[in-house]
Amino acid sequence: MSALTVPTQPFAGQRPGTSGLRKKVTVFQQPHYLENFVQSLFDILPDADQRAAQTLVLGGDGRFHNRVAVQTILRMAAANGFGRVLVGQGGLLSTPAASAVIRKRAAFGGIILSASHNPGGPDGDFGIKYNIGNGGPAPEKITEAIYQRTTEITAYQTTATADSADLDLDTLGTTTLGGPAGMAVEVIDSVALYADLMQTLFDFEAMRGWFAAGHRMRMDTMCAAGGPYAKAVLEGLLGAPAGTVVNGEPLEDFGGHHPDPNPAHATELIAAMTGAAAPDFGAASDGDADRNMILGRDFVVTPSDSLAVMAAHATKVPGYAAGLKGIARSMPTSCAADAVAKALGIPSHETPTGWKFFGNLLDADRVTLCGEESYGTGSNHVREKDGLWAVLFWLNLLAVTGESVESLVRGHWARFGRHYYSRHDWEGIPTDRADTLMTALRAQLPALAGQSFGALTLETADDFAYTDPVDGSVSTRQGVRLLFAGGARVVFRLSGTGTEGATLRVYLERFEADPARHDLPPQDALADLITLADRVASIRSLSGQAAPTVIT
Ligand code: VG1
Ligand code: CO
Repeated sequence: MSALTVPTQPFAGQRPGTSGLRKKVTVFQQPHYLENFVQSLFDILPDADQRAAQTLVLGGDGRFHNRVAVQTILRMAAANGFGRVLVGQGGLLSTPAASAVIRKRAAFGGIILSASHNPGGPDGDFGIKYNIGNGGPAPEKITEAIYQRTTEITAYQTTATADSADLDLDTLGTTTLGGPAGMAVEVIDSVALYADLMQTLFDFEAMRGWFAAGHRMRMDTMCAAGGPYAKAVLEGLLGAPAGTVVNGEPLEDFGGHHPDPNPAHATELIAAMTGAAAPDFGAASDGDADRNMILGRDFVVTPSDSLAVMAAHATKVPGYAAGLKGIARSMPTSCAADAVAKALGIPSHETPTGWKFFGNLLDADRVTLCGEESYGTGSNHVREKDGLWAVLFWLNLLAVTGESVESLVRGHWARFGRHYYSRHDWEGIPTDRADTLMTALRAQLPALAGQSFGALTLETADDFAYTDPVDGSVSTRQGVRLLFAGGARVVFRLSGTGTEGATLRVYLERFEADPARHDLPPQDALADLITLADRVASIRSLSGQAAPTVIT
């Protein structure tokens, strides 16, 4: 073992964002950069004297630099005295699969290498995050402690020497690496445990029947981590025809695509789902396979509606037949799920953006389903959002109801009303201008409340703060909210996952009860809110941009 003393200070200030630390690959390639973060993490983890008995899970979405980082982390884990690391074969583990492995194998925690939906390749992004023993993203007190530690450490531990050969990550089985305890490196099948879990939740017989009856599906895994999982489950266990999964080979640069399943980036899938000859069901997942997009023929489902429809029909799915304990959504996610919770007589919770805020509610068994407007849906089966799980949930509903995607959603609107919804992203704003915008907006809040803008009356203007009902921790400044009479909303917040400048996200929502008005194009239905958002926040003038870069 060697303890390297290196000048880690230049890399101080690695503050993890919404979903861990994300930077350009070139930043992660700087000597000692990744090491600084990993040693800081190991230093702040509790029960340091128990390391030899602790197991870590390690894997990533397979993007460029994944294998290099896995090698580095294994040697650091060994030198830090960990007893065992479970590594996905080839270094690959989707985020939900990593969560499932941590839980099933009772690991101490896990390190996930992913920048999720951000582009990959040598010029793309890389990322790392830590998940705790419940399988979920580390809470803020841990990420904050990592950050503090990166400002202090001067050395890291590794077993690496100048001539150490790479460990074999491709052959299943266990080998031993040096270090104080002699760490076991167990290369595990990336898919098996996850596929087993799916079979405990869904009606595989009914879904097999759906395919056998000639229904067709297109699942686009965007050349990312989801491919092997989708192929094993859909084409393997469910008998879907070969070719149902497209872009199913994980590539280090995601084939040059942006593995973000939304109408702006999954254009190939949208085109394939258009027209009378399109498959019955379309879906996509992101870089680390935790996000999902759901489509019918000529029909796109918004993530907020998806959560609400799933909740309304949950008891038709075996894993949820006993009903839901509650539903949680992130604050910017539409209120569609709240309407379902009300009808079901169960609690609904509104949390800040980021899956880590669902962890305590799930652990305390207060909620069963969770969702975010950013194409994330999940349940208490793991502690991450789960792309393929959401796709199987919909497939299970299609199979047992005999309905189409479109008829399920239209039926939902007819019963609960439609929550028109859109998110406008303004990417690449110079950070100082984005900060100015948010500061100016916050300063206006007291004066805004009570004002009327045409037909819109602003009832509340505030900055969302959340008190965790389980542990009492408080998170402030989680997004500026303008709440109008009748349920319309505009929310502003800055992204915590971007790597270039700042991204302003503007979330727009309006409720429409009248079924005769459920067919408007969303941008038309939200037009007055879009105008108002720009007027209040001076987005165009402060960003210097004429229009949002991405609209979902
Ligand atoms: C975005 C989404 C958020 C999601 C996060 C991680 O964060 O808005 O809902 O939880 O990405 O998703 P932000 O701070 O950029 O708005 V993923 O697929 O990276 O794990
Ligand atoms: Co993701």
